[in-house]
Formats: sequence, structure tokens, C-alpha cells
Amino acid sequence: MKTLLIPVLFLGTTLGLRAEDGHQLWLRARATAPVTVVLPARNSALLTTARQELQLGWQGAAGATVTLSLKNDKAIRYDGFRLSARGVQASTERGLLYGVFELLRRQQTGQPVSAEPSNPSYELRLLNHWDNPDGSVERGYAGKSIFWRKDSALVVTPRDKALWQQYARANASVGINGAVLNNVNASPVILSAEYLGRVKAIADALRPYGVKTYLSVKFSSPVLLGGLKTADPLAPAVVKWWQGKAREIYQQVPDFGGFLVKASSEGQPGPQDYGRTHADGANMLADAVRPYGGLVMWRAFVYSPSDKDRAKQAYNEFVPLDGEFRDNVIIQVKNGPVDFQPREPFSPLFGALKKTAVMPELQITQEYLGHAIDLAYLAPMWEECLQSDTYQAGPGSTVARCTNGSVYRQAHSAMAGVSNVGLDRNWTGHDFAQANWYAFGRLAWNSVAQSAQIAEEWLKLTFQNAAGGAPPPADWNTQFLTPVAQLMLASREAIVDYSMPLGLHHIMSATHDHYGPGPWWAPPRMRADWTPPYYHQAAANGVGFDRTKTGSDAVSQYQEPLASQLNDPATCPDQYLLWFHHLPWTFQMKSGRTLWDELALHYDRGVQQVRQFQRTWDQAQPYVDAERFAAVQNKLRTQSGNAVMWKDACLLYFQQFSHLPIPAAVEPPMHTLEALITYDTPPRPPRPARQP
Ligand code: BDP
Repeated sequence: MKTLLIPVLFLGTTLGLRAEDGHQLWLRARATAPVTVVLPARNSALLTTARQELQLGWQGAAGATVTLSLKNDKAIRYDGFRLSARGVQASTERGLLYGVFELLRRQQTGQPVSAEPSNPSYELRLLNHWDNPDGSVERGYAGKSIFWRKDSALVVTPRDKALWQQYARANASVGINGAVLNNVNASPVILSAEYLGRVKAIADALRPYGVKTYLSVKFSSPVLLGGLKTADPLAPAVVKWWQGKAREIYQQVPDFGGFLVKASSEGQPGPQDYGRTHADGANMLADAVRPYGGLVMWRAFVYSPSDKDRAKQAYNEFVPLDGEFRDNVIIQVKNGPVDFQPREPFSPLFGALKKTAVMPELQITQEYLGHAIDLAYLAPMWEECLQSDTYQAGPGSTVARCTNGSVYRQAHSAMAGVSNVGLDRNWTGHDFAQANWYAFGRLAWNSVAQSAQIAEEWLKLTFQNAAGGAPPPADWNTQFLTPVAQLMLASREAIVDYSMPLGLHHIMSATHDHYGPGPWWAPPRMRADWTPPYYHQAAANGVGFDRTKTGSDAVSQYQEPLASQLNDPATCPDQYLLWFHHLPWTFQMKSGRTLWDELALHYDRGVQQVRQFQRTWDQAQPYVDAERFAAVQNKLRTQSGNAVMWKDACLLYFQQFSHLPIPAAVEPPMHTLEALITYDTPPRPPRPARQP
């Protein structure tokens, strides 16, 4: 690789910005100054990468010398590093690479270099790809898989390799050090010899950037792939099969990271099919990879058809097993107790498992937050979860501190994000969805990083016109950076407002793949816990799911004083009110308004916010290249329509129960309920085998 200088194309925008298709993410080619790099004396692909990156991005003094030195230092842990005027110091090669990226980021965003050590909050910072061997991506909105392809799945082309390298580079630039290459709803073929050949090719492309490879495995693989009669984790033949498979994998990929497992959930097979526990299943796999230093990430996303409370199930199944897992098992827990909704309280499993490593799983892909259409900057949502106080080891036991080794001494700490990456030219479908990939890495590195700071950094790297080294226009900060950062920071709350405010959840459309409203959706014989009415419980007497001590008692899974605070509608924060309470439509809110009026005002506020986002973006036009400007503008238009549909659908649907007028301050509906329901009703209702 050599320094890239992209020709400047003038597109007629006022500032003459070059065309950009977003493919370069936050790592856009820049005019660079020459730099001399002094490396530790050893041959290594990672060190070569670090040198190349310095040469590709150096913005410091021309002819400077940068020294990368490997040294043990008590203040540096995992892949941390220390920057200095001379260069970067770390105790691992990865640490040097991360230090290089940090140094360049500081140069490119105009921040001073600080000598404070920078240590990652989590040892492992992983993307989970829900990619299938046929190239489709479950809940993917950015095109097909970058890893797998139908038919020619096993032919590795130079283009594949180049793309995997670019992907790995982007990850390394934000400290992501692992990738699970396939869907948690795993196909057994992933463990076949042919597919392992491709896994090796991918691992070889990711390794020079410090990204380790992991696989999702199907628990019944010994039966489906190995021809055994059982997948019982205690059966000696099964144990042997997995040991053999582990050996085979490590022969191909010596630094293979381990397995991710979705078991006994949503129809996936698991140890419970054989009367065994999650611990029996996880430990058997953990023993198979232990000789090679491998890990097992065992998901706690478990629930079975039930008319009780789905939100309680994971806690009930896992807390009794605390202490029974091997130390190379990590329990992977979604941020909320149900399923990646626009807002959920944190999962009560955080902090409650005290003798078991627990890792948060966040969803970067916007399954419930507008796909790649609506603009949602998710860092505030993740920050909210990570900074929630569980009280499990006294005040200050935040979700982050309970999972990153600060409160409990687990052998490993990790955080996972379900990736939003696909073959689309700009990787993530929406140009602003790149910010979520970026922010995930930054938060996994520093769990107390601030969303606002991350947004500014990302905007500067992604939009500041650095072509030819030209400085940004003098008013760039006030006219672009500040308003667009504000837009980003408000975007997730706007979605909560126009879709599921005040603790409402899971009321989205099933027929449009979770995009848009569907509070009415409940086909006959459908599992109750897959239908919105199960979650909103709207009736003449009110709305909301009663999870209080006299209801499902989910509140008791939280530690005091939180449990009591959530249990009382007077002290339960408004944002979780209908998550924990079923309340009359005329219930008096803290604002003094009725619940109905408050709900209506939230829906309307969400719609008005999106209109404001449109205005902000329109005003940003002079500062953005034409291609990305138009793409985002178009998406905001669609989002605006979606927001109105959500508001109209929910208010008109709930009004059937409340019989109250829509407040005058709220924009009157422009749809009828019948039209919205017809739009959401396909000719034949689907009968999905999994969650619709
Ligand atoms: C739900 C998704 C489904 C996933 C499942 C999971 O709708 O596609 O398979 O989560 O996380 O959010 O396993």
C-alpha cells in the first residue's frame, strides 16, 4: 500500500467537495506528510500494518520519526498503549496498532496527544455477524454478506480478500479485535471441511489487523453434520466429536477465538432437549476448545412460548446456574430483558451473575430502530445501558462495571455488537449507520466514553473536507458540526418518541420485518409472546405490562433500591413506566398531564423532531458532498413518513380503548386506522417458525 491521493472532483456544490460514496468510512484518504517509522526488531504482519497506517494517515510534521516500542508497563493492560512525543508504547503488537490509530485520530480531529495510558475497558470487543452461508444476512439492511456467497461460496477471490482487509482495518481503527463470522441461528455446514477452508481464508485476511475469528455453532451439529444419534452434551461420543472438530478448526486457524452459541432458544436445539442444563452444554464446548485457549460465548437470549412474562425467563434460567460455568465461558446477555427494543431497562442478569463472566450484547444493526432507513445514532442508547446502576454490589455497580471486571473478577471480559455491515458500497446502508459501528468500537474500548464526544469525532473524520489537505471552511464547526451532532444525539430519542414512548415495547409491524407500526398484529393461534397486544395490554382500563410485585413481579429481579423505585408508578422513571405498569388512560403523570395526553405528545414530538432533522440536514448541504447529501436527505424523507405512520397508527389504535380525544396541540392524523391496518396485512398471514 502507498499513500493514496484521491483526485478532487468538483461537483458544483458551493465548497467544491469531492464525490464520496462512503466506502472509506471514517478512514478517508488524506494528503499526508512523509514519516519515518521505527519498529521493534521482529517480523510481524501486525507491525507492518501499523507502519503502513502511519504512512497512510500521517498529518504531523513532515519528516518526523515515530517509534513504536514494545515494553511491559504496569499501567497498561490488555492491548492498551501510551502515546508520547516520540511515538507509541504498548505491551502487545495489537496495542501498538491501536496506539497508531489513536495518534492519527488525534491529528485528524485536532486533539492534543496525551501521555495518559489508554486501556480498553473490555478484553474482547467483538462484532457478531448474523450472516448465513447462502449470503443472506438476518436483520441485515446493507446488502448481502461480505463473508459468504451462494453457489461460489468456497471460491475466495482477490476481491473478497481486499474487502475483508478493509473491513478488518476499519475494526482495528476503533479497537474491535474479534468477529463472529456467521449467524447465531447457525447452519451446521459452517463446521464442514469446505467451509472451514473459507474460514481460514477470512481469518488470514483479518489477522494482520489484530481481528480474531470466531464461529457460531449449532448445538445439534454432531447429529446434523457428524451423523451421531444424539447431541447430548454428556454423551462420550458427542464430547469426542466436538474435541475432534476443535482440533480440525485449530489446525486451520491456530488463533481461532472460540464458539458463540444460541441454544434452547427460538426453536434452536440445546442441552435442554436432553434434560441437561445450559452449564452442561457450555462446559462441554468450553472443554473442547480449552487446550487451544478458546472461549465459549453462551447466549442468554432464551425464552419459550409462554403466556406469563418473557422478560423474566433468562434470569430465571441462568441465576440458579451461577458458579457452574467454566472460566472460559462467557454468558452473552442482550442489553435489555426482551429484545433490542428502542428502549428497554437493562437486563437484570447484569450484576446478578456474580461468579460467571457476563458480556453485554448490543445490536448495531437497526432491527427495531428503522433498519437502514431511519437515522438513529445508537451510542446514547448503549451509554444509557452501560451507565445504569444495577446496585448488585452496592451503589455504583453499573452494567459496565459489573461486566468489565471492575466489580467481579471474571477471567474474561467482553462486549459484542450485532453488526450492520453488508456488501453495500457504504457498508452499512445508511451513511449515518457507520457511526454506530464506529461508536460500538469506541464504547467497547472505553465504556465511559461520551456519546457526544464520539459523534463529534466521527463527524470530523467522516465529513470534514480533507481532500488535498484543505482546511475546513471557517464556519464548519458552527454550521455543520454542532447542528449535525445535535441531530445525531437526538435521533434515538426521536425514534422512541414516535414509535414506543413511555416504556411501550415490541409493538412493531411483523409483516414489514419490524419496520413501522403494528400494535394490532395478533393472528389467530399465533404465539402470544410474539404479538404486540401481549406487550402493550391496551384495554378499556388502561395500557402497559404489569410487571410490579402484584403483576408478573419482574421488578423483583432487580436489586433494591431499584426494585422498589420501579415498582411504584410515582417513582418509576417515565421512560420505563409502561414497561413496568398497567395504568389507566387518565393516570396523572409527573408532568400533571394524563397518561393519554402525555403519550400523544410524545408521539407528536417524535414526528416534529424528524421534521427538524430534515431542516438541519438541508442546511448542511454546502458542507457535504453531493452523493452523501442526497442519500441522507432521501432517507430522512422516508423516515418522516414513517414517523407519521407510527404516530397515527398508535394513537388511532389506542384511541379505540381510551375513547379520549387527541389533544389539540398534536398534529391530527393523516391516515385512517383501516388504511394503516390494510397496509400492514399481507394477503396470507405468515406462520413463521421463528420470531416474526
Ligand atoms: C431477534 C431477531 C432474530 C434473532 C434473535 C436472536 O428478530 O432474528 O435471531 O433476536 O438474537 O431480535 O437470536
